Parts: sequence; structure tokens; C-alpha cells
Amino acid sequence: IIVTNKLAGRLMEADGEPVSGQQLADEFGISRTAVWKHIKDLQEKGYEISSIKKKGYTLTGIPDSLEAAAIQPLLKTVRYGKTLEYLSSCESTQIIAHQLAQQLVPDGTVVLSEEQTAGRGRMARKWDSAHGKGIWMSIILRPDIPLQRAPQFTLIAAVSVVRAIEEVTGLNPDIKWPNDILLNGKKCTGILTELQSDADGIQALIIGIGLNANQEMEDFSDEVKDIATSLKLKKGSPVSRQELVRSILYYLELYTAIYIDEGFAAIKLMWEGYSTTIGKPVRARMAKETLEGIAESITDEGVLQIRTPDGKLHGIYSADIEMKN
Ligand code: BTX
Repeated sequence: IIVTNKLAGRLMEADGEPVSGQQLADEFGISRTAVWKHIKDLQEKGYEISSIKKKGYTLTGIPDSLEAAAIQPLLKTVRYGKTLEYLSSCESTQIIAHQLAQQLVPDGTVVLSEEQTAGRGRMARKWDSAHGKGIWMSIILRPDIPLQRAPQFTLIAAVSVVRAIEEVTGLNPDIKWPNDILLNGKKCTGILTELQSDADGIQALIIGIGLNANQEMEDFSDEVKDIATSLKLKKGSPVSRQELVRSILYYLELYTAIYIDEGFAAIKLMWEGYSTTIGKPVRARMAKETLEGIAESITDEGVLQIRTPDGKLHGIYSADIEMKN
């Protein structure tokens, strides 16, 4: 399997140019017959490979799958996504990532599943995760930061996802504090940051990203039909989940590095640029109370500051935000 995957990567990197069987045989230290067998395996998995006499093998199409062989060859990261666990179905990639994190897998390990049977949002809410239509991904990070800074990673992840969507699809989503990414006011991505910690601090941050890529309206459950959208619905044509995954990992690695080196200020600036929340009247529903006021800013810790009509400023750590008007 490893050779088959590497061969797929080699053909992807050739970017539509033919590579001769002999050359592949030499590079991989195997016979030309063995090369041919691996090519057949790839074709059976849905890779379109044409073979032209005297020229070689050309990759003309790859299956729309998020397996490592399809994602990793063109990955532009140093660490993120280099360890990648792929599943065709699971309850929740968060559960798998929590288990992996305890086995000391490296920083930037990624779990991807084509479908989740019990995808989750914040506060044990459900996350709709139709088979093959979205990106259901958890990323294990091991940043050396104090516990109370962990929520900032939700904002780092949000900025990374928005940049990736812009780059790959040309769409321009906005962010609703703290973790919703919206297109025309409808949610196309949710982010869930969880952590494992002990007396020494953070052992792992598990960043869950649920991105609606290619759903049609009927792919959403009745509960979310009115509030959800997908990139395909907005753009009018299918989007590449593979490119989106690579781009999200690229920006997440980049912005995490900037954050570690320079602090939260640069991230905050980008986040504010994408935010629909700041400067607007909002209603914040929390576990015990509801507040109405103007969302003034976020603090350096990522805490939302709401000014109520009595002039008081309230720091909000966790809430559901409704935009008023
Ligand atoms: P949240 O609590 O902010 O949002 C959950 C709410 O969003 C739900 O109650 C529902 O109203 C709505 N919703 C559910 N599914 C969808 C959907 N597909 N599109 C739009 N709206 C929806 C958001 O939590 C965090 C979601 C993280 C999901 C990822 S997927 C990979 C990882 N694994 C996992 O189980 N969760 C994360």
C-alpha cells in the first residue's frame, strides 16, 4: 500500500506530464511489472491513469476521497497532516483524535472521516455529517501555551478556514464569534476546540472542523436545513475537498507559528477583519442568562466584549450569538 500511495503521489507531482514505467521502476527500485500492478491497484481505487506507449503513465483524475494518498503528496506543510488517520465512517473524529492524542502522536496529526454517525458540536449538540459531502476533520496540536489561552485556537482555526475557503473557492465567508463561519448568514463551517490537560498544562488541543463542502439542500437534516449552507450551494459548482483540506492545514500551521512567535495580536487583526459580530447589536445567550448590547471588540484572550445599554462592559467566554436586525 505504501508503494502504491507513493506512486500516486509521484504521478500527482508530475502534474499531467507522463512518467515512463522504466523511470518509476528505477525510482522505486521495483520491476516494471510491479509498477504496472500498482497502477492497476490505483485504477481500481478510482484513479484515472492513462498509459501511452513509449511515453508512460499520466494521471488524469483522482477520486474524491480524503485518504492520505490523495491528500499528502501536494501538502505544503512541514508537520500538519504528515500523520493522517483516514476512516470511511466513525462516530466522531473528535473521539478518535482524543484516543490518538493519548498515544503521543505528533503535533499536527489529522483524523479525517467521510462520514460521522455521531458528529458533535458544542455542549453535546449534534453535527450533521453526511457521507462524502463535507470535511469532518480533527487536528491534534501540542502547543506550549498556558491553559487559559486555549480558546484563542478556535479563532486561529476560524481565520485559517476562511483563508482556505477564499483561496480554493473564491467565496468570501465571514466569522460569527466564536466559532461559526457563515455565507450569507448561513453556517457553512463549525469549529470545536477541546483539550486534554494535566498538572503540567496542555497535553493536546483537539481542533474539530466541520465544513459543508458539496451538500445539496436535501443532504441536510430537517433540523439544520434553514440555518446551514454548503460551499457548493453558494458557488453553484462542486468544490475540491482535497484542496480545502490541504489549504486549511497550510494556513493553520502558518498562523499557529505566527501566534507562537508573535502572540495573538496579528491573528486578532485578521479575525476582526472577517468578523460580522464586531460593532453590531447582538443577543448573547449563555447557560444562565441572556445579554443584549453592542459587540464592541474581542480581547487579547479572544473574549467577546459586549456593552449593554446601561454602559457596562461584559466579557463573554462562551455563548450563542444572535445578530439583532
Ligand atoms: P455548535 O454547537 O456551534 O453548532 C451546533 C449547531 O449547528 C447544531 O445544534 C445545529 O443547529 C447546527 N448544525 C448541525 N450540523 C450542522 C451542519 N452540518 N452545518 C451547519 N449547521 C449545523 C459547531 O458547534 C462545531 C461543530 C464541529 C464539528 C466537527 S466535524 C469534525 C469534528 N468531529 C466532531 O464530532 N465534531 C467536529
